[in-house]
Amino acid sequence: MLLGRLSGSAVATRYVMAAGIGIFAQTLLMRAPFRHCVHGLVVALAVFCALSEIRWPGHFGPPISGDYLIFVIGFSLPALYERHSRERADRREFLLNETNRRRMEDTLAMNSHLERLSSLGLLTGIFNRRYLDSALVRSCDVAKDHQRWLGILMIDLDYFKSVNDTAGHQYGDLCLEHVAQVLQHSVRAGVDTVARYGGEEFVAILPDADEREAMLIGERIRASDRSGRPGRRRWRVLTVSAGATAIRGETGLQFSAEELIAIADEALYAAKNSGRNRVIYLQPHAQCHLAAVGSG
Ligand code: GH3
Ligand code: MG
Ligand code: MG
Repeated sequence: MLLGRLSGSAVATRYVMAAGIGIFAQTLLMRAPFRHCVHGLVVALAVFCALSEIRWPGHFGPPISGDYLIFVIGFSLPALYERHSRERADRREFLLNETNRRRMEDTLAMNSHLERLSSLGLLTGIFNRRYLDSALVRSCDVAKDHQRWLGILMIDLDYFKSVNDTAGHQYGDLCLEHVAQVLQHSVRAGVDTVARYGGEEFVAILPDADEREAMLIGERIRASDRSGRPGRRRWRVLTVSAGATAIRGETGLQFSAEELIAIADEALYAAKNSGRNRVIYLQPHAQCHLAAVGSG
């Protein structure tokens, strides 16, 4: 515009027109917010009008008629309208995406809540068999893939049938609930997983636990279980027996969750047969090796 006003060229009018196209381009082509486009247009039009009004001393530029203004506004308003519609569409799309994202987050949160609920046993409040099975497979994979230790404990309440028979099943349920909580507090918080295997049997998954560590935790469980009085009633001391095993993942070494459970179960039977209220360790692949015995 300034060039158009100062130029003495015969084509100076084109410079003035180019200024108008510049304003049009600003409103339409720049991805500026609509608000900025309106401000820019108003300022540009004001400058355009001001320059066309100024009488430069000795200027040679063409006279600016109202036609130029109509030309500029005529071009800019549709562009402004286009900018506004595009922004509205963008905003609607953003809101839609945001709503979908929130819905997705809510659904995921609800799913994980339901997943957790379906993993917990109603009676004991600890993980159930369904969760245990998948956790065992995951733990075996981690041990194999990263050559790490994995310890397993199979825990069973001693003479639990007689508790039911003498104190009733409701009291038996209270005992189970209590034992489940004791077990959970006896393992390493945030590391080990305790789940109900079925009936009055529990399994503890002990990542990175070798024979010594598995026995240590097993002993802690065996010893801690003597305290507590479910339902604030007098009750016989309820003891537990446990079978322990541990394996270290090595390249090429194959073992499955079922095999480890079977070995821990065998160790548990050995504990039962040798008097109960004890922990016995059975080594995988050398299944006759009984490494340690708890006090009874
Ligand atoms: P052992 O020392 O050989 O393990 O003897 P035990 O009596 O504990 O074992 P047995 O397998 O003979 O009996 C297990 C009992 O556990 C029988 C069953 O009534 C009881 N039981 C299993 N699940 C539940 C339960 O959810 N609630 C109650 N109250 N009792 C249960
Ligand atoms: Mg039992
Ligand atoms: Mg049993």
